[in-house]
Amino acid sequence: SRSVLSVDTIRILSDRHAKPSYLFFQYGTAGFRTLGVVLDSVMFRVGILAALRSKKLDGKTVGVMVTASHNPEPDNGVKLVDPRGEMLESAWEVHATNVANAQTSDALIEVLQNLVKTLRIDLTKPANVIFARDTRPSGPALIESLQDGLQSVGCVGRNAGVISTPILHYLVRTINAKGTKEDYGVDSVDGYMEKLSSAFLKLVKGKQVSPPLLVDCANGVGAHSLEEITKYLKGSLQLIGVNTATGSTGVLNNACGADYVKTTQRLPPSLAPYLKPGERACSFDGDADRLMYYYLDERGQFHMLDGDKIAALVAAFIVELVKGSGLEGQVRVGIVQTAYANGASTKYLSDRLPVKCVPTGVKHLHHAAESYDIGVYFEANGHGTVLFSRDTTEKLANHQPITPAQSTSLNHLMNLMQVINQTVGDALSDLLLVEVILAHKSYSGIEWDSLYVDLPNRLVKVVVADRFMFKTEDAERRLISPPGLQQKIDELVRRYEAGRAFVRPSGTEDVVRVYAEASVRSQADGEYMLLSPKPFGDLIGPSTLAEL
Ligand code: G16
Repeated sequence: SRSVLSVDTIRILSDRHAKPSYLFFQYGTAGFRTLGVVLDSVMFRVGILAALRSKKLDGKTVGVMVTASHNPEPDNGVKLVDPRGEMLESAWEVHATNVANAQTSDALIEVLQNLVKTLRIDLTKPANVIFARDTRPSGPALIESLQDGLQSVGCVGRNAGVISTPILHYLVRTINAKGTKEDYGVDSVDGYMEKLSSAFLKLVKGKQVSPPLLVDCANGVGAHSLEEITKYLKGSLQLIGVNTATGSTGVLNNACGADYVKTTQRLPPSLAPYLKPGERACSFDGDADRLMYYYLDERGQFHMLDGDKIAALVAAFIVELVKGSGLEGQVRVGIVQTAYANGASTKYLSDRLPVKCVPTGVKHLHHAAESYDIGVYFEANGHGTVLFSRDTTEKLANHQPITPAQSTSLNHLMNLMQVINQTVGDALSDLLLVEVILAHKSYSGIEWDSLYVDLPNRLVKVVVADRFMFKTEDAERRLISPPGLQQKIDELVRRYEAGRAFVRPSGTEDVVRVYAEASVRSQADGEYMLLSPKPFGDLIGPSTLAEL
């Protein structure tokens, strides 16, 4: 009968994708993420889980993205995308972890049967899954494992090929919204390009757009997106791709890309020959869901325009348009940040708008942003977007402007909604959004940067024996474990003016991240020196842990 899992098929296929017994897999900040070579069993099982998730949701299309985004090239990963294009519902993260860690095929079947029973999954429902991958060399084999998983429960799935993470999220949303009141566009890469570019062209009509913009594609899939969009922009914005070698090995995210820029606070060396003083450029990460801008001042000094700066730019512009449309007081704009947000950005934004701080991970930011009429969320690392609530979308559509100026502002807002990929952070969509605003405000990088002055800061990774020992509270701003460590951090931070520091385990890499900021550069460096690598290593090293 179709209402029970055909365990024989699952067993036969599962035996071909055995789990390495010594490994534990955790569905973390952005799904499963580790070395590509050990992910075969995980992919197979995620295929099954995606099909079950779809059945549970009455056959709605669920997405699977195979990527390790900003991580080094040998890493890979996989995450599930829910029908509205958002991250997998958190209750299912535990199921994913359980499914991935069943030691044998029989154990797996038992976990699956339990899931079907406890979640009351109706197996007679259809399973619709769309999947894609980035350009990593380990991707093709992992896609095959995934397809075996889908096949083992009778689901064919739609292969979307090699695309950016945000395009996959867009496809999931458009497929599910098709023919409803919430139609989101055409469910193809062309549909995506067409939607973004036509809104962009309307928004910059008659405006002076930037000189050619250098775009560092991190040698990842964003290079494809960039090439595509260029055809649609009809010369209105010239984008020059750098680090577009998606066919070469060893270059992905290597000394380039958004994460390199954010963590080193430097210009990727590969851009140095092209970027002239006074000009700006930007970097995508490996799967094009993060964006970092930067510019060289007249003296050739590097200045970073990170996710916080993007949030400030975007929020100010949206507030202006809401006011301009005559909707002030009727549409509330709010911001969501994480602990990594520069203290100066939090001050600047909270003097003007409501600001919330949530734990790292797009799902947390996205969820919090949904509580505003228009929610602007950006992680400092450049991952972010803007959400317009259902009510707001309707309000904008029905609003009757009373002056031509109001009508213009309203039109701009409506077009902004089309440029923005509301499903998830999207480097390409965010790039177009930023360029629209810079063109409207006639800002160069310098004016944009001067909205507020960043507090000097450092972000470092520390390798520890067991990162799972590190537990946090208060949106990851304080440690509750290992015991006593938070007190030591407090003591250090107190010595510095406007000092702030926190420690949290990464959900995507096997490291602990340490962030510190203070009002004077030497002080932030002092903080950095104290916290890492040597003294910090000692602080959380075995001897200290034993002593605590
Ligand atoms: C992912 C998440 C982001 C998060 C980043 C780093 O980004 O989507 O929300 O900020 O990982 O997370 P962690 O500090 O826990 O390692 P990406 O671009 O790698 O998918």
